[in-house]
Amino acid sequence: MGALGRLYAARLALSGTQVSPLHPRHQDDCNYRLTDAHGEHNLRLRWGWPLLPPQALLVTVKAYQVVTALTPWAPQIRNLRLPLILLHNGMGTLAPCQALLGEQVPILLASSTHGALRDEQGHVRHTGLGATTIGHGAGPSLSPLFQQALCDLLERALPPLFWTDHIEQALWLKLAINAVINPLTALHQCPNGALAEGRFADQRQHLIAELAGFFSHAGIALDEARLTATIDATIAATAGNLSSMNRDLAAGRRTEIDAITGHLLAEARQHGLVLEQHQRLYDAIKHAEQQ
Ligand code: KPL
Repeated sequence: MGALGRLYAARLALSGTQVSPLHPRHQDDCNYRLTDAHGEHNLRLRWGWPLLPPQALLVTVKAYQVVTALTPWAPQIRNLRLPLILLHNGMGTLAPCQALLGEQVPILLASSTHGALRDEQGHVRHTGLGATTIGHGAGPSLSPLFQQALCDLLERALPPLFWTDHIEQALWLKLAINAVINPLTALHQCPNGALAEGRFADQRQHLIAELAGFFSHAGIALDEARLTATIDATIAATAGNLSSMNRDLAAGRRTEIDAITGHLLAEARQHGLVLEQHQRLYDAIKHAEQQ
């Protein structure tokens, strides 16, 4: 489980929710050490499918791991029609999830701007206070009461949390943030805050202009001013953070470039657009992954 998944798991458990991680790599992964604004917390969670039926499944693995991670649990999820919350960088996992689980499982999509870092020992630090946005993705809608209870529980654990009826737009906004910050900080091996420096100003603005051009073509209500303000604010709020792609590349792991920039380029192509700057970053990350 990555840094953000461990942050949510620990905060949920600390706020009184029973949490059962499903994917520890080994037993030690169930020992959680979290440092956040409230101090340092040590806790141990019992892994595996819980004895009492779970109420929801928060899926925090990377986009390219979602289907593989869910496959062993697919029969239980289908039987219980267990609501899933997909929380990862990038987009494009909804259709494969529906193909695996059918149409009767409620799938929620979520996006987070929290910053979290995990060190070699599994110690997680909450490095940037952000927000979680959640909304309906596919399958049956939740009852208003259940939806409220789920949001309250998540909000209690890691505030603030916002429900939106326009989750697609929120996901595109997060994808835009990641498409600018992640490849640049990975290629330059710098913290997010370095992107505020003048040497990145032109490149940042070109990337944002291409995003705004695509959104305007695709009828997504995110203009250049809003993108610039949001991306600048994220750079400032997570200045000390090393982005997830920065860490993945440094550790020789596969990055999320396909679900982020790859998805953007594919969608733009559908509209007859070529996003040159983003294509260049995509190619550079793909090349770096092979080194
Ligand atoms: O989502 C992130 C990531 O690193 O993947 C940001 C918001 C850029 C924080 O680092």
